[in-house]
Amino acid sequence: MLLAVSILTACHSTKKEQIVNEETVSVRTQETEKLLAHLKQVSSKGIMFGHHDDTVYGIGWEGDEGRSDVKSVCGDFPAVISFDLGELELGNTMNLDKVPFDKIKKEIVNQYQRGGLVSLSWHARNPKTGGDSWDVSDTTVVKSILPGGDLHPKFSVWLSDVADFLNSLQTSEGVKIPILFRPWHEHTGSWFWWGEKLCTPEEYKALWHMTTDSLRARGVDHVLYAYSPGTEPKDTAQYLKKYPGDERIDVIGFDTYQFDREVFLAGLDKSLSIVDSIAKTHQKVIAITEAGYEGIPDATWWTGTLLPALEKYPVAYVLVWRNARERVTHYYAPYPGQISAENFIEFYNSPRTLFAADVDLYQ
Ligand code: BMA
Repeated sequence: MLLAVSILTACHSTKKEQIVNEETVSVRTQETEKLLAHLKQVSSKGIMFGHHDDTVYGIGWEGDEGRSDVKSVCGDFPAVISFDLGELELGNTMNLDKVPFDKIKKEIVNQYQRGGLVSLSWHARNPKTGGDSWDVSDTTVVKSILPGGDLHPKFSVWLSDVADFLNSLQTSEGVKIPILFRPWHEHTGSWFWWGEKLCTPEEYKALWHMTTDSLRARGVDHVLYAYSPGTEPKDTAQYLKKYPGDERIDVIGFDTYQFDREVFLAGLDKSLSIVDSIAKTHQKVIAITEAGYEGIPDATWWTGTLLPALEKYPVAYVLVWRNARERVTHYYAPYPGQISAENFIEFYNSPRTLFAADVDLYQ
């Protein structure tokens, strides 16, 4: 049973809420607790719209101050913006998609100041082969980085680099910016080195335990965690097969992309009904952690397909993937002139959708 007590710690720089549970003690900053409380009830107001790498590049531009394809179309920034930490672990100054980490830091502060949510994923390199996240040539990678594995020391340094980056995310007044961290995603498919066929449920859970314990031990107290498989699980038991545990996860969701409309809608509904039923019994927030229709070739996709599919469920946010400036057809949000741009304005105007100006998640 969870015994939750609020304790104002002796440390006066940040007030902290301490949640004491039989197994673990987790400490989160006050801003992070506020964020979680908002996320738990935001779906009663509407669904937040999110976009990956929204303010760092878009179609035909890169690095322009204050620019966003979403804002250029509808006049506001997304309520959720995500970025990726991939290649931070190599000590690089830019991530795997060539976005400078300094720019990511600035944009995280900007999104926090708008009252919006920042989510971070981590397409970490393969620590064993030296390949990328998609290198699935070796099925012992997860095992080898766990405590006792030969690559554990190396991977511990990677985790400490992530902790340092997270701890550096602060306002000029020294307030740590709450982050929704979403590592080890889409693990129900087998395309990442931490994927379904690449490790056992015990190893996958241990990877999460090691990740969260290591960050916590390094003072990361401003992070919520999202569990984010694909749409492969067919029922709640399959969804929870590799679940790291309620005390480590705050948001449950899934990633899903449209190829065939009917298949997309059926998968979305099935996965939403699964997370909805788990969220109710486990008191978790639901999100569609990644979604989209590459190139948005359907002029009415936003209000004709996406929005009606979500309306039955209390979804906190839906986040579409990036508008790649380096891959001509690889975009998921509209830009001025794109064929779904007008329909996106309708989606934006719907009382059911929330953008940055509609939310204030830290008050
Ligand atoms: C994928 C694609 C890749 C990108 C990766 C990480 O879905 O967008 O081009 O490198 O995500 O952002």
